[in-house]
Amino acid sequence: DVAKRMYFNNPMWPGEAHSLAVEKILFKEKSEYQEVLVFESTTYGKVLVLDGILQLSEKDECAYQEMIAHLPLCSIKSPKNVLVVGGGDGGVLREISRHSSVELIDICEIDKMVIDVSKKFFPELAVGFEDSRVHLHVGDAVEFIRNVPEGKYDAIIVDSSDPVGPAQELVEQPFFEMLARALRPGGVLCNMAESMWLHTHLIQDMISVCQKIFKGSVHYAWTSVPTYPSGVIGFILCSTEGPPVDFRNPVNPIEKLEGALDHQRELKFYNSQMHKAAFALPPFVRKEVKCL
Ligand code: AAT
Repeated sequence: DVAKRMYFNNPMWPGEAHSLAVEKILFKEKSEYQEVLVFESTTYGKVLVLDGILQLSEKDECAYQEMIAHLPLCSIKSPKNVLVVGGGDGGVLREISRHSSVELIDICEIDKMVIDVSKKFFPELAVGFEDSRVHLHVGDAVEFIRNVPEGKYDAIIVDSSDPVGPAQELVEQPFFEMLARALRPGGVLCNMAESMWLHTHLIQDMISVCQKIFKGSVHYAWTSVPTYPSGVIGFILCSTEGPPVDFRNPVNPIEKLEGALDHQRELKFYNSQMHKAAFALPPFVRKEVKCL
């Protein structure tokens, strides 16, 4: 009974739990920040879990990483300087590296163990670290962003975990203010923003904070990721004041990008149609997230 109560008691999704059959535990250790677990599942390939929350599976990581990277990067012309917050597995880096206009990719991940584990067990994601444009910073993103020169980045991608562990501060107003400061005028932010089935309150809070700070535009998009609770995950897309950004109509379509199609790995999920479709919202979301 105790096990059952704990199993159904994650504060992010009380009363529900999701199961994958485990073939074999490959790694389990406590880092300075969280418990890091890797297992081989029966039907979704290898799986990375942090503090009991599934972060990615080999089978469906493409849907998350491709969307969180290309939604912002295909919405502006010739992105050059990009920052990734979190994302220590390297999957988002792998996607950014398809953009040949990009000159610098900074990444700030708090937990070195996530990076090491990814290099060992998820080579198809960690390959992202091999791009010579990537500069790795191991540390808390809140500290990192405080010291970034104003207007440095064209795009920032926040690929962080749920706000219950080290990522708590990453959904609060001061962090968004620092992100906006670090972007150039007309720069873009794409932030992991939970599930519309589970977290409309959280989404509403994040969007109203973003609307105060980002004077360009603020939108919500979503994608299907079967191994995340409720099977979907959303993103908040924001732009700073400056040249307007029309997120719903990519001006930098992936199909026309040099580098994207001769990349060693084909895109599995993202294309311009998926990009446009990601912004379509059901009526209940518009009703519950009032500021959308
Ligand atoms: N691409 C895999 C998906 C993730 S990983 C989130 C990463 O954010 C983790 O590696 C975690 O260590 C890192 N992180 C958490 N807090 C911070 C911080 N303060 N500074 C820098 N990095 C941080 C996200 C999956 C979302 C799951 C949705 N349910």
